[in-house]
Amino acid sequence: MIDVITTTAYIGLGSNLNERADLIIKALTLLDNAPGVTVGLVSQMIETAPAGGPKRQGDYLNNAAQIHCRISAEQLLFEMQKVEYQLGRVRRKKWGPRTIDLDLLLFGGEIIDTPSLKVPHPLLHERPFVLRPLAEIAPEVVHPVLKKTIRQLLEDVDA
Ligand code: A4P
Ligand code: MG
Repeated sequence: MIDVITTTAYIGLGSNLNERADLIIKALTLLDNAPGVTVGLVSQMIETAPAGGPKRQGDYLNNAAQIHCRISAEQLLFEMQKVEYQLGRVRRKKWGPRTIDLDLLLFGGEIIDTPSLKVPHPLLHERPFVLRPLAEIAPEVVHPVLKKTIRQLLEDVDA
């Protein structure tokens, strides 16, 4: 028997340039083709006003996806960054417009705090555009630091 450890991770996707829905679907397809990665549940896409960053950038489409992972969190981040570059992401302004942005939100119950990777994503619990799609596919998943479910965190920001 082959014993492979699978971790359930969640990612957030966002795009506010070019063909936004197309880019999100392409990103998920590319990620699904990455070694050790299988895309599971995918939330609906929601249109959201840009939070932070330069004025007059366009609205975002955001969604969230469940990822079944046979690789580490660092390796998953690397695969996500490869997908961003394949889809033409050029890093310019912080929080500026982007063709596609992939954020690692949760990686099982792991807590990671290194210069290149922070999990859970540090702004996850503050951002309705992240929590709303995530609550659609992972309402009962518990934030390992705040010890609240995603549904509770969404209720907190909506209050
Ligand atoms: N990094 C550390 N932890 C993580 C993680 N959990 N997931 C590091 C992904 N990356 C992580 O990210 C900078 C560095 O963060 C990476 O090199 C990685 O090693 P980046 O994607 O290059 O930079 P960024 O996205 O411009 O900045 P940042 O701080 O990641 O911004 P966010 O949090 O991604 O926010 N408004 C709406 N409505 N919808 C959006 O999707 N997105 C942003 C960007 C702002 N406003 C938005 C939206
Ligand atoms: Mg980012």
